Amino acid sequence: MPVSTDLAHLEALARELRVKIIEMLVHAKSGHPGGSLSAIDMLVALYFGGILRHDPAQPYWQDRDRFVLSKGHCVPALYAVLAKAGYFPESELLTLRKLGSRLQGHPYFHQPPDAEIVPGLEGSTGSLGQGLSIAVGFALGAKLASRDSRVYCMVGDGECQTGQLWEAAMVAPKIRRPHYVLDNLTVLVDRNRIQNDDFVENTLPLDPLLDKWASFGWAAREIKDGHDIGQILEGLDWARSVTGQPAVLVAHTIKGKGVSFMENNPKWHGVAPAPAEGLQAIREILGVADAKWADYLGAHPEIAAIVNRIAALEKK
Ligand SMILES: Cc1ncc(C[n+]2csc(CCOP(=O)(O)OP(=O)(O)O)c2C)c(N)n1
Ligand SMILES: [Mg+2]
Repeated sequence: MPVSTDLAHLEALARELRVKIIEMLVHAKSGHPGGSLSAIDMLVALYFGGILRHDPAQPYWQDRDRFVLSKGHCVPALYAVLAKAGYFPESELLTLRKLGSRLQGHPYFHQPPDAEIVPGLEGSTGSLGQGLSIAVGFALGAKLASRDSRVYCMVGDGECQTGQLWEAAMVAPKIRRPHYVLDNLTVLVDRNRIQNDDFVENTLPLDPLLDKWASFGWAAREIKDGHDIGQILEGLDWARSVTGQPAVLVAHTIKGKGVSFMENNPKWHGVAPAPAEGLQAIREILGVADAKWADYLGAHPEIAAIVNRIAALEKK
């Protein structure tokens, strides 16, 4: 899929992938919608906005940039992006979390013959706090090998309560200096203010979060609206321009973004929508009024097919 800097095109792509996320979760009957929907615009900007240097035809090309989804429970968003980019067939998305599927509920990076690899995944993540350590290793590895690969890592804000994350955050700006400087590493914090069953603020407040990263030696900047793809691309451009230290972008997002009943509601951290909820979610994501839905489906056979597959589940 070619890269684009056309914001309207990227926004349409994000809507399309939000629909896929809902469809996958309804069929899987489990999974994490809230954090997948808060992350998807950043993933679209990264993979389709010309930031990440990657090639779906050569997933493990040595000079590629790497993306590590440290908040691994939100992997439906990453699977939707990888399939759209051409790493594996989109039809496979509906095998999410099914027995025997390689699309597990958290990214599972394994070499054959024990399991079939998911092209495009860079590591097994989901035990929160670990992904940044993997990313720091990749960033250092690229420097040691004199490769100009960049490494991106997305973490959750609840994840920013883990000790291992801060060990990695402490290491990245200092390790092997002055010979190697990890200015090839960018962290995206999905600051949706909700963790598993409550608001982050009620569990363990994080602020001043930006100052914490900065005090550990990171160039730190906020993205005021982490759903505005223009702002995300600007932030990522800035991160690429930083030299002498790693960069972090704290992106303010809304958990469940795009679906009224999921937005900013901790209930939707780790619960799949039932078929009827999924259908409403898809209509809302596409911004179609109830009264116009039938006409819309008549004009959009690809969405009608998704709706029919979900409606068939309802009847079961
Ligand atoms: C080490 C570890 N502890 C606990 C969990 C269980 N868990 C899964 S998701 C989650 C909350 C994550 O919140 P956040 O990082 O804010 O993710 P997001 O809001 O983006 O979904 C927790 C505690 C885990 N996966 N790993
Ligand atoms: Mg969160």
